[in-house]
Amino acid sequence: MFKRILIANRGEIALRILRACHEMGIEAVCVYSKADAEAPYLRLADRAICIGDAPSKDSYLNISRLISAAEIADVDAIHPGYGFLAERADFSAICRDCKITFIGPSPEAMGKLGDKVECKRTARAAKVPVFPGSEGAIEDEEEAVRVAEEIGYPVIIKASAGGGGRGMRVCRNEATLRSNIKAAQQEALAAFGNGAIFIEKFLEHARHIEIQTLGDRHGHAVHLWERDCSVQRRHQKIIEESPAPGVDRKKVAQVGEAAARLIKSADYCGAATVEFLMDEKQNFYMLEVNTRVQVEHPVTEMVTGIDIVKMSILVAAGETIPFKQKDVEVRGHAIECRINAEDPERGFMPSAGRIETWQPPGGLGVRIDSHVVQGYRVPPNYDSMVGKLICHADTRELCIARMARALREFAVGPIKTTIPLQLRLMENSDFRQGGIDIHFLERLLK
Ligand code: MV4
Repeated sequence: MFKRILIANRGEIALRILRACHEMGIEAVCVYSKADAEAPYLRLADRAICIGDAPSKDSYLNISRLISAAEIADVDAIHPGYGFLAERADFSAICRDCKITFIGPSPEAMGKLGDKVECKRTARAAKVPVFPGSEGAIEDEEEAVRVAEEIGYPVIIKASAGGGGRGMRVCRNEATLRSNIKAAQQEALAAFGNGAIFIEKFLEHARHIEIQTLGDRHGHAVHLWERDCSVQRRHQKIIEESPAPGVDRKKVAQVGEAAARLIKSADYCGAATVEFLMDEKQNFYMLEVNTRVQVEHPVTEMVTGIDIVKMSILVAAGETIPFKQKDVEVRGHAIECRINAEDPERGFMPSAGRIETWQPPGGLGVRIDSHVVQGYRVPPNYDSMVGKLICHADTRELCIARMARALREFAVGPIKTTIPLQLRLMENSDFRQGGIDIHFLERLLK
């Protein structure tokens, strides 16, 4: 096993990884920017190294500074967490060249699953359901029109290198499609340095259901069931839960097996999430693969009892996944609320500043993943998530009741947070009935 790991991240996920290291008897080296120098979790690290100024590009995104810190601290491995460098194939390759284990997939596996056109190709070969559409990248307008005639309108244009909904255009007829192809290619090239676009059938009413998977270096891959992440706004998830309410378990098992097949076919090592859209008839279509540990991983940990971050470290060290697919069971229900320092009353404007009051809830079935303490100053340089509140209970109904009481207990001020909105959601009758889709929150906010 590793003796020492460098955590190439900040905030709650840096603390989450540090905790896994310490439970495994591994030393944790944290890095921090000047904006994070006072962060209290740094005191828990076996060593903390300043890697630069506040802007991410000068610190958490600066590969040469991270590698220097890793060499100075003499670590065996680097855990990237999520965001920043987590999905950069070049970073995974540089770690390998420097003989430092990257805790995550190889650059080759990222290549097969990270790029959307390539990922769809890998998925079709592994018999994973995808939306009907172009086989590869679209070259010109005529090809786009030919494919659209075949699959029928509406269609959606997506950038192969895009993510989080960027670079998407819905086209409901031939004229719109024609006038959008060139612009989409140019926009993709400008935004992602890759002009490849593809088209597929557009689904109007959908739920976002994703499968947590895990692969090791010995050709094993398992799934840890699903999370429903339909409650989102502008591609920012607000609430995630597992299991997905009202979905046929046999169907989820099938999709889970397909997701495990997909990462196995890419020789994937580590934690990955395979995203799907589900239509009203509970048909699933793969969207993309996130080649990292995700923000919402605790939801799956609470219902399966499996420590996903610990598993990501184990398999990176070359160990075999220590359980079998048939032993992965969903027990009860879990919900996560992402607590963002934003004001839902003012268009979710970031609400940075000093947190004078921070009194998190507790009690049975309540988990807080947060790096925040009373008196903590939220730096304006990074994303606005100040923590996650995760509840677990025997049933969805009891879990919602527990989450509502935990949100009522949670006192945060004077900064504004998403807590009042999440409490409103717990009390919303459509949410309580599981009547959610990807447009639910935007409808509610109107
Ligand atoms: C779609 C879609 C409908 N049909 N693809 C948005 C983010 C990116 N991962 C894919 N996205 C979508 N792809 C087809 N063929 C609708 C969305 C979408 C969406 C997906 C998941 C969660 C929230 C969403 C909000 C708007 C659109």
